[in-house]
Amino acid sequence: MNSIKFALFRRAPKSISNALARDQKVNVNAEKAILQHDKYIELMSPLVANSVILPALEEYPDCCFVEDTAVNIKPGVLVFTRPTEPSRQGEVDSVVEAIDRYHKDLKTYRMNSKSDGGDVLVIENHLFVGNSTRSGPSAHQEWDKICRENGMIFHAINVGNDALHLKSLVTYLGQDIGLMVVNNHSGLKVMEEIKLHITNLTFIKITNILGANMVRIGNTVFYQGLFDPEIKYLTNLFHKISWQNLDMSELAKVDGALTCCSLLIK
Ligand code: CIR
Repeated sequence: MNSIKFALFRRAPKSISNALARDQKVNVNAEKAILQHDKYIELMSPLVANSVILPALEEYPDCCFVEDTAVNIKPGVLVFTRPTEPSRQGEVDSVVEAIDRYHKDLKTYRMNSKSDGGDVLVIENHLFVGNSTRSGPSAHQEWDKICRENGMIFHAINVGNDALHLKSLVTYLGQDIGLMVVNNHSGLKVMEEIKLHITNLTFIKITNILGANMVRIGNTVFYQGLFDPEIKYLTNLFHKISWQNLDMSELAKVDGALTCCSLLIK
């Protein structure tokens, strides 16, 4: 069953070669990045009943990373964020407009404090928000208030220095699969912290940091950067799932993973 009712994507701009990057020395091939991103949209958008693909915004080099602009915290509730980096704050208005136009029936919030959607991990009625360079204490207070208004439980969780966002380290693929977590110091710390709050959860350790960030739509899971034994293990364990490989290596150079290129709404 596919619980995702609406998906929003934005084409990658040619200016993606000027996107923010933790490694200042990267050299992004914009043409290749756009093709990789087009493939992502081509494979994912048909799986959702209502998909909207917005055009690129050349003045915003990071505009295809729409996950950072809004978070669907539970069915019917969407929180528009305020991305931390000044060069990204203008991305939100056009996402607000698109949601207003194509998917009106939502309760929405608009945050005052700075926080990136990539820092927000929803596991059933728990909302974990990274304590990272992109989401700090005032955002945590705001997320906590939103959670309380929506019957959810808020937790702040340290991201450490290995990753940009919380969801670079872990992603949740639903109760039947569990949580993918990168097998490094920061990932394992996050796992221990989550275990304190949710006991009946399966954790699957992934070697490569890129691999721990996966997207599930219905019974399809999109992944990248897994080693052969890992994908064999997952395929054997979860044979009802269709495991789809993607190559988003150019976007990874500017810290983009898989979840960040779509806004999926239940
Ligand atoms: C940034 O630094 O904001 C972008 N270059 C990458 C954002 C990736 N977003 C995400 O994983 N949620």
